[in-house]
Amino acid sequence: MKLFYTSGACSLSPHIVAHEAGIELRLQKVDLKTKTITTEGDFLAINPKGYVPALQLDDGEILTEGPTIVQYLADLKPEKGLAPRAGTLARYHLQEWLGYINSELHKTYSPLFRPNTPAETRADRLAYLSKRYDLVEKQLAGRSFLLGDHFTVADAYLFTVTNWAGTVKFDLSPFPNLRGFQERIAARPAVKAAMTAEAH
Ligand SMILES: N[C@@H](CCC(=O)N[C@@H](CS)C(=O)NCC(=O)O)C(=O)O
Repeated sequence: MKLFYTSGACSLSPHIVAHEAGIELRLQKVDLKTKTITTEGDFLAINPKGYVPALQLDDGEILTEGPTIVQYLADLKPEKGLAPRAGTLARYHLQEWLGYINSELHKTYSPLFRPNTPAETRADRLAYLSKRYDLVEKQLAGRSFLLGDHFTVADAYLFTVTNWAGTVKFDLSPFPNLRGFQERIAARPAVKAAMTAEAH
């Protein structure tokens, strides 16, 4: 399988999950400005949506959308416990978190990366993030991971987006549980391996 990624982007989440699951992926780096694959090729021919992550399966089929890709990878190795079994209530709670991270956190960060975003919009988005992280902070009280004492794909995603806080100047100091979470996740061998691979 091939993972189309950009260093440090949301594609880090499925990359981490693959390492956690022990799934070997071939990495294909994407230049998001030109929509090209850095080795060679038109990324839009792979994913017409023009964004990472995209996963190409061994039969050539393409899967997009981070929350979907991480569940697909987790389900390839159910014994790793990266996602509760499909159809269980716990799985729906996992999807609840993936949806929250996707629409409430990830997509709130997005305009903060654009240089032409007006200052007023930036301030609004930073305040919105703060409000949305309040819930995450409460959820992490007395828990090592979002869903309890097991690492799941939701943790890989939360870690990935929260890692952008410094770049967009979002202050994490009011969120001690979240800061502890970031440190714990960053120390995981699979996370270090994925981040090291993306640094090259
Ligand atoms: N809905 C997609 C959004 C993915 C996304 O926002 N990817 C960003 C990087 S974090 C990207 O590739 N942006 C480039 C663009 O939209 O042109 C998902 O959840 O996977």
